[in-house]
Amino acid sequence: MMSDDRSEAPPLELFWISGSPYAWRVLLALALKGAPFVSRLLEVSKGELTNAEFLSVNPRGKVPALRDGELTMGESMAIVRYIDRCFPEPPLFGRNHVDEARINQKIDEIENYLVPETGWITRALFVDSVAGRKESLNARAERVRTELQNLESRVNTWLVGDATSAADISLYPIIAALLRAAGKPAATGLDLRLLPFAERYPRLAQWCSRIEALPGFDATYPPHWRE
Ligand SMILES: N[C@@H](CCC(=O)N[C@@H](CS)C(=O)NCC(=O)O)C(=O)O
Repeated sequence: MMSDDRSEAPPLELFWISGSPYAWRVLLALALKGAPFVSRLLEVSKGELTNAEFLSVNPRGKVPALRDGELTMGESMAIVRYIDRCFPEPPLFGRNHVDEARINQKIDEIENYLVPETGWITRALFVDSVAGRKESLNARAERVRTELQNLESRVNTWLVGDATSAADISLYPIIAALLRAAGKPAATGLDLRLLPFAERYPRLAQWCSRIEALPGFDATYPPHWRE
């Protein structure tokens, strides 16, 4: 039978790319736990997401992906849950079942209503092109603003309860990537109405500052964003 005891286990191996908001979630979870891990920073341009070794870890060819002994897995929030199980302190899913329920609901809301829209917008601005997509981008930005307003009106120190949780780390990288995309020259002709973020969403901006002040945050920051 598999045991949760990690005292004899080699460190987890995390496959990621710089700037992936989904991978950033996992880096934040590891940082908050102070968990040791082997960093496998991949480069898309070198075909490292499509080679046989990586596809054996995640057949979808997407990061983040994790290898822990015989376990290989993808999907950022599933990985965060696994890390929380391996390294219980501090808990990222609350200390009781009610907090856990609230945290899971918040994560699912972020995943189902915000991420599909932000993913589309950031992909258009970072990877594809805005050409021919202006109306769609503006419409998606409107739905993003609705979700952000919802979060703005409910956020306190943290998104749920009185401690940093998986809900916080699921949202922060999504917002960071969205704001970076919104600041790109290609976004100038769009009507995104996301910037200046601190003026439009002051409580969320303060919450972002709290995340950025967490111990270990700096080491999670996308390396190529510093260049
Ligand atoms: N739902 C996945 C999304 C992962 C994802 O889309 N990752 C992107 C990087 S931001 C990726 O690996 N893209 C490579 C590709 O699609 O070829 C998760 O939460 O982990």
